[in-house]
Amino acid sequence: MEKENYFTTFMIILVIPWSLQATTSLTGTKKKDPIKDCTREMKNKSEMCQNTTQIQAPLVNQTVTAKPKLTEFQIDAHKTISISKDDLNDLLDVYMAKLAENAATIQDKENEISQLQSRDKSDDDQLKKYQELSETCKTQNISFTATLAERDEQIKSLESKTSTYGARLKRKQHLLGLYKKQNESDAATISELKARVKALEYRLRERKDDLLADWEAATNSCLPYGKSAGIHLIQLPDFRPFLVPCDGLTAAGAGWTVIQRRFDGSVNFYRNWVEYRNGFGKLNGEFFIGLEKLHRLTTFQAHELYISLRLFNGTRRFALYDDFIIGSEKEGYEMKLLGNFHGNASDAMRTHDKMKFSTYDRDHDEFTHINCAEYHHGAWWYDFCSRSNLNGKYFKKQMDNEQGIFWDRWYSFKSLKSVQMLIRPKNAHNN
Ligand SMILES: *[C@@H]1O[C@H](CO)[C@@H](O)[C@H](O)[C@H]1NC(C)=O
Ligand SMILES: *[C@@H]1O[C@H](CO)[C@@H](O)[C@H](O)[C@H]1NC(C)=O
Ligand SMILES: *[C@@H]1O[C@H](CO)[C@@H](O)[C@H](O)[C@H]1NC(C)=O
Ligand SMILES: *[C@@H]1O[C@H](CO)[C@@H](O)[C@H](O)[C@H]1NC(C)=O
Ligand SMILES: *[C@@H]1O[C@H](CO)[C@@H](O)[C@H](O)[C@H]1NC(C)=O
Ligand SMILES: *[C@@H]1O[C@H](CO)[C@@H](O)[C@H](O)[C@H]1NC(C)=O
Ligand SMILES: CC(=O)N[C@H]1CO[C@H](CO)[C@@H](O)[C@@H]1O
Ligand SMILES: [Ca+2]
Repeated sequence: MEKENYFTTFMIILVIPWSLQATTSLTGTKKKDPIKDCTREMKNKSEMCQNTTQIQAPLVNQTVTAKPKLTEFQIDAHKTISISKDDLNDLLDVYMAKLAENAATIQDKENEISQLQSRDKSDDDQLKKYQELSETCKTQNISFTATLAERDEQIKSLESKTSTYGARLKRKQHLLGLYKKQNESDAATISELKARVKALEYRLRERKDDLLADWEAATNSCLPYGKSAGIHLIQLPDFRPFLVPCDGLTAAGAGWTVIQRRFDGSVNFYRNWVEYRNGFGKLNGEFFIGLEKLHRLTTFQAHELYISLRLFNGTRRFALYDDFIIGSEKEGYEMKLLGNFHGNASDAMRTHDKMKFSTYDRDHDEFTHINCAEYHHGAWWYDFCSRSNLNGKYFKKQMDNEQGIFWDRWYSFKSLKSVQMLIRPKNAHNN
């Protein structure tokens, strides 16, 4: 019995590894197999198999159910297994069946493993791809980040530019508003000027009509214009018609012709002979009619002379001479006749009666060693030299100056604020 037992033990050792070898060679794997390990262990320590109870348990339970003889299966003190040959055969059958079954299971597991491995591999590939992608993403992120920063800079600069342009736009709009306003006021001014031009054109036409009417009326004095004031055409025989200001509104009455006017110093009266002969200044401002016209007018018909004076303190005075005749240029525009004096001013023209007219370039005065026109800075019927100087220098305030406009006693040169000389045909009183 001893020998037989030895044999069976040997068989177990021999057969089981072989069959296991066969199954393992089928799978071709080197994975740790719990069954195989356990069987190996059984050679020197069968208890070790108990660690594998989970795998072996169904087998043992089945065997127990199928072959109750296995209860005799026992391990003696020498750690040898005593088992009958029949039981061993049965056991081997069971093992073989189970092994075949396990082999199938193992095959399944192998398949599963290989599947998992292939899946692993594809997972690896994907991971690799993901890693590559991640790398790309990282580099792209860096470049994007740089681009983004660049864009930020650009946006910032654009924003600052926008605000600059906004400010400029505001300023331009403000200027435009100003220009528009200016333009509007310009337009208003232009239309106003246009209206004025139109009005002037109208008045000019009217004047032309007036002048034509004057021409036809052949006026030789301001008498026909009565108590009105305006500029009118005067016609005298053998003389070019000329314009004169008529004034019918003086304290002395209607129909006067203004021959000289001073009131603001806007016209220079320190002029030569030719200018005094022809006349100068503005008919609606300061002016002198001209000695030749004066000669023509006063010799055509008898005239009276009215002189209106105004002091700087507002006092008005007048001097009226009921005859007034001026000679020809040949006669040096001599004051040939000066009538009776009336008025509340002094008779300051009297000493100039029968005197020739003098300008700085025509010394006709009585003062041999003095050019009275120069001395009094004027032009007048000077004698030794003068008691009146209505063509003197205009002073804007009262002065005691021999060059000024004065009308008074000897050596009293109180300057006047304004003066006016007017003439009127003597027959006005008869009308
Ligand atoms: C028992 O098993 C171990 C390891 O599996 C082995 O090294 C040893 O030779 C075996 N035999 C004995 C009698 O211990
Ligand atoms: C057997 O199982 C016990 C407890 O589960 C464990 O401590 C021991 O290491 C195992 N032995 C083997 C050889 O697996
Ligand atoms: C992209 O770059 C920024 C700045 O360098 C960093 O903060 C962010 O974490 C990055 N994102 C990725 C997905 O790498
Ligand atoms: C200026 O005014 C004129 C006339 O009113 C108008 O025609 C023109 O369009 C204006 N121009 C501007 C820039 O406002
Ligand atoms: C103005 O001055 C004159 C001359 O000096 C004088 O006679 C007259 O009383 C003054 N008139 C006034 C209102 O002061
Ligand atoms: C001189 O007479 C004029 C005209 O009648 C008058 O307006 C003026 O007040 C008079 N001047 C003096 C100082 O009496
Ligand atoms: C299903 C079955 O009978 N399982 C039994 C197998 O044997 C062990 C001990 O040997 C029992 O604990 C199980 O219940
Ligand atoms: Ca002289």
